[in-house]
Amino acid sequence: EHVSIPDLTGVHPAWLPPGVFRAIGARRVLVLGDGPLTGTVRAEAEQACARHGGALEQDGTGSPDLVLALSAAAGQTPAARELLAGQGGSAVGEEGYLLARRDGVTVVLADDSAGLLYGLFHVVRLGEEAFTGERPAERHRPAARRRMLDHWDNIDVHPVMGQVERGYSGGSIFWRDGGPRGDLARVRAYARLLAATGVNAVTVNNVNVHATESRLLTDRLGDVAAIADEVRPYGIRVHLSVSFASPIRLGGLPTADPLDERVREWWARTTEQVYAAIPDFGGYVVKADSEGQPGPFAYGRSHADGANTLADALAPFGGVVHWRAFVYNHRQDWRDRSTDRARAAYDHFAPLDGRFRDNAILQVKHGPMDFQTREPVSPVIAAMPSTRLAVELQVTQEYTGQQRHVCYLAPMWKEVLGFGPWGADGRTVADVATGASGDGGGLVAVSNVGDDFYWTGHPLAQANLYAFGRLAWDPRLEPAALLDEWIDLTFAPAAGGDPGPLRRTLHALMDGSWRTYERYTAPLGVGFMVRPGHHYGPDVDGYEYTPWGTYHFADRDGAGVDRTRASGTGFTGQYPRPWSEVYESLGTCPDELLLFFHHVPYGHVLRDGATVIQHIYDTHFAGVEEVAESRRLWERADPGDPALHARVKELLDEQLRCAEEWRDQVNAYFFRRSGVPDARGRRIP
Ligand code: BDP
Repeated sequence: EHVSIPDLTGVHPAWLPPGVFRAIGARRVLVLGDGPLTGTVRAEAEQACARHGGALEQDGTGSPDLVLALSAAAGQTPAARELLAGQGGSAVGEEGYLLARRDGVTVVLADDSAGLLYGLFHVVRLGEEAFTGERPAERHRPAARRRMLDHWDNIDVHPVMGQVERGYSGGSIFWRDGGPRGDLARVRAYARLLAATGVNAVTVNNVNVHATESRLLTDRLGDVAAIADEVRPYGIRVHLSVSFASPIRLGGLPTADPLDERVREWWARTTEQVYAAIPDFGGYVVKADSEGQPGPFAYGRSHADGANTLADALAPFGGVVHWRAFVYNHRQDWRDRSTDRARAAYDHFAPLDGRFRDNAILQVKHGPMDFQTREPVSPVIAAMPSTRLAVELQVTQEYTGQQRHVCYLAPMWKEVLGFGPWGADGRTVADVATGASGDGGGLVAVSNVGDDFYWTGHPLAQANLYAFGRLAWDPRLEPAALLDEWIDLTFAPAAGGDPGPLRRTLHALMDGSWRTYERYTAPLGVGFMVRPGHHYGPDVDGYEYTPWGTYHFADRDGAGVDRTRASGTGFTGQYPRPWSEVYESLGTCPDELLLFFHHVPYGHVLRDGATVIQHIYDTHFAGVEEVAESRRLWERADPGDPALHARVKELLDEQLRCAEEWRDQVNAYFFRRSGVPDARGRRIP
């Protein structure tokens, strides 16, 4: 049961600096029960005690301050026994825990050892508060069983995309120089960070599967097994992105047709070998028929046929396939105004509802396009009641400032998760993803972590990773409260308990940072306007006459994409009521999505009384001012770490430069197109 707790030097400890365990260490701790992760819980408690005083008790006969017990062992000590009895002896369920404090004893009770570990991290979040007063029994369970991060990491450094596709935090923490990194302590430390947020699965390679990476499935499986060994003590399962063409590439077959018996056998045999090496392997992730990746269309088969073949291979071992719905034609004819990329996922997948196996999860990006700063919720989420759906978010800030800009994304995700596709009173996106009993496809996000000292390049981008894990555990949590949790865990130990003024500064910088970012970039939901390829910085027409299907259609009279049924692409018809009607009508379409759904004249008046053109000017000036104010505030802040202060300051300088560039380019573009001057006479280049 010996588990080594990583103690890294030369890497920022992120939200588990040694000091956060102080409250636990100063006490007598009792850990009861057996189970795969109980050793981890014991080792964590032991290390906290070694650092901060306190001791691990050996059996239930003493008088502990903190009891962490499996229900099966609750009988061994009165505090746990009474807590269980008080709950009618009922089970907490998979990964869940009970937390209570009575008569000076804090008790965490769980049915399985994963629950015990999550309970321990809950106590860590509470700090001293976990050991004061009385605490009536609280029951905690993850809303979704599946809480996964996808790493877009390549083993080899890709000539265009680099090592981590859309990575802004240095190289991969898993791979280096064409092989595993070797420093597995960092992988262990990463697993520990993730477990503290509630994440329980990672995919260790890019969804775009290149030649070297495809071999992780076969002759390089040992590398995956080594990662699995490191993350297993923190309750995390490893998944693999695989190429649909693997039977050809790796198996030497002439076809990858999912209905060909040889292909099905190849997947079955290969998968059996995967499980022989990694018994708790999570499953496969597949990007097929998308942006050049091979897929079932080549054989005239549907995506359900493709997904089911892999699902059948995984089923005997309890594995799942995450099949991505991000399928669209990236070689469109831009002159053809009848095609609309926003429609693609629904057009491909909605007709397949009910045809996927039980262990096939359809992984749907939260918006119909591609992780823009503002998009409506994807209509696919409401269209497939008989399919297990996972909702995919992008923690890596590809389109939201690339971890050079402060952009706290939890408020965006909160809006997405709380959105009711069938109206405000109906089920939400979170309800669809979590499923009625937590058994939905769950939540998935593209990771923002690399081998950078701060893990995420921008030190404040850590909060996005933290918030994703916590929202996947409980989508009802509030972004500002999650930010407080992250601030407390990350900065309080060095500040002697209370990060005080730093907390206010961070809230001022981060709470509204997504909306600030939106203000100085593409307006009113129209999206893109980024430099092609790397997607950093403004280029209003960068994608306008390209095959990618990402247009704003701005001309001298107006801007926006007509996606109505009446006169446009008909995309609004993919939504159920009320949204099909709300988005269809100019009178009811929310302003923040106006140019996503409608092409309007520059003089169109928004609900706040401003015209579209004046709104563009006003928001772009305001957005830059907000960044300038953040920079001023940060200059006076003290995070207790000069290097961290300097890194954030340097990045805020860059954010301000870039925001000014966005402001000037967007304002100048629309001024020249429309000829309408700024009503307030500000300088437009
Ligand atoms: C886009 C990225 C691209 C990814 C793709 C995906 O630009 O690098 O491969 O998404 O999700 O946002 O597959």
